Amino acid sequence: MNYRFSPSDYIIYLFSYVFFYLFIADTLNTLPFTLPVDIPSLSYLVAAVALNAWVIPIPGIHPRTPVPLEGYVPEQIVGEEPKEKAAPTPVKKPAPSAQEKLERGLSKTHKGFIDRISAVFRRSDTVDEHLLTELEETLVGTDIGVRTAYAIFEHVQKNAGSIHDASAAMNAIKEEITTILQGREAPLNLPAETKPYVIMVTGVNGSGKTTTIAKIAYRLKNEGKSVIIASGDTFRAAAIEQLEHWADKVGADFIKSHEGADPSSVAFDGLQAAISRGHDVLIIDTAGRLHTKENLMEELKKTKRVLDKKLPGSPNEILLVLDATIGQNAIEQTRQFNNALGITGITMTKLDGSSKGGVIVGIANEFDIPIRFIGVGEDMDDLQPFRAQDFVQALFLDKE
Ligand SMILES: Nc1nc2c(ncn2[C@@H]2O[C@H](COP(=O)(O)OP(=O)(O)OP(=O)(O)O)[C@@H](O)[C@H]2O)c(=O)[nH]1
Ligand SMILES: [Mg+2]
Repeated sequence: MNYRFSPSDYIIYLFSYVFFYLFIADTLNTLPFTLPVDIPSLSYLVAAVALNAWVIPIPGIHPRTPVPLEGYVPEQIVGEEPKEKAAPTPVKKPAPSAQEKLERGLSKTHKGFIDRISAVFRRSDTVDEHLLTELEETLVGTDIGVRTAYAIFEHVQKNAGSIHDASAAMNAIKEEITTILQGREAPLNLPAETKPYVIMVTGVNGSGKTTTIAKIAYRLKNEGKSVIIASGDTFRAAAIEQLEHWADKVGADFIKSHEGADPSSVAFDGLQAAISRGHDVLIIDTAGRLHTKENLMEELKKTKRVLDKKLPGSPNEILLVLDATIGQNAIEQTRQFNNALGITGITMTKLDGSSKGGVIVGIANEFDIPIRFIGVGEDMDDLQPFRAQDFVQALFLDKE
């Protein structure tokens, strides 16, 4: 165990050696001075030992504060009888900020998207025909989709006259991506006069609908809103239980259904309960899988109709949840759901687990639909409102 000595300890320590020297000198009759009284030589030794002992940590006699080990807070002072062997308390690291989580979440997409473009510029620093061709091919090969790849490429080509080196070209790409994404930045705002605000959550199975509902409910509860969730995914009993668990966890009211129940009647019951119980927000889960895609879309359309009939104007938000790990398929999914339902907002989940998150740029470019949230992890606060600037900054951040 290491101990921390104070400056006075060092002085006392020094004195102990002075007395030790006096003891030796007195024993050998070589004292450099003569004292008016005769002090026994042994007194010098006693003083030397006493002073030395004072500095040495001895449990019960002279307790000392141990130097804290790195990463641990000292729980106990040497010399005190331990009540029980308590494990040292780990020092809590500050929780990562939202931007740090975003940066971490987008690191794989940075590698799968931005690094591939940077590699083109690493091979040559002169922006010539050859480099532009290589850039065009690389952009088309990323997850943003061909149409968006050409939109970005054309922006670079158009400005080629003023782009003289790699970093200027990279900046032009960043600029264009920022412009595309900024156009889709529109956070989900709940107007006070719309009560209950109805959010219908859609998306294919496994895209993250149920957990996104929990995260949104958690957010809204933290903002002081009262939330009710309806389990409109009646396709599996487990889906209902999973949602009930989340509602319970985040403190939201819950409208339960049973397996095989008509989803539109669950949504209707949810809306009725939201109105009669005075909730601010109703969030409706929906199934992601049915025997055929046609069936799924027809069922969702029916739910939408039933809600609108009960409370004209609702659902206020039809949120499409997309899984970033599926890459370009997300573009096609957006098209299908949008054609059937008229999507009003997008949430892209699992960006933290995907290198294909660049697809969000493609979706932003091809559809005039706001991107509301992005998912960068499984914790409740890992669903972040989409902010284009923060997103681009994290996306282009080279951590190596
Ligand atoms: N890493 C990570 N995992 C996520 C994120 N969002 C959702 N998930 C996980 O994705 C899995 C599927 O999520 P669900 O919410 O059950 O998906 P769903 O769309 O409701 O699925 P079905 O009910 O089967 O249609 C779960 O294990 C979630 O924890 C995210 O942003 N990051
Ligand atoms: Mg689900």
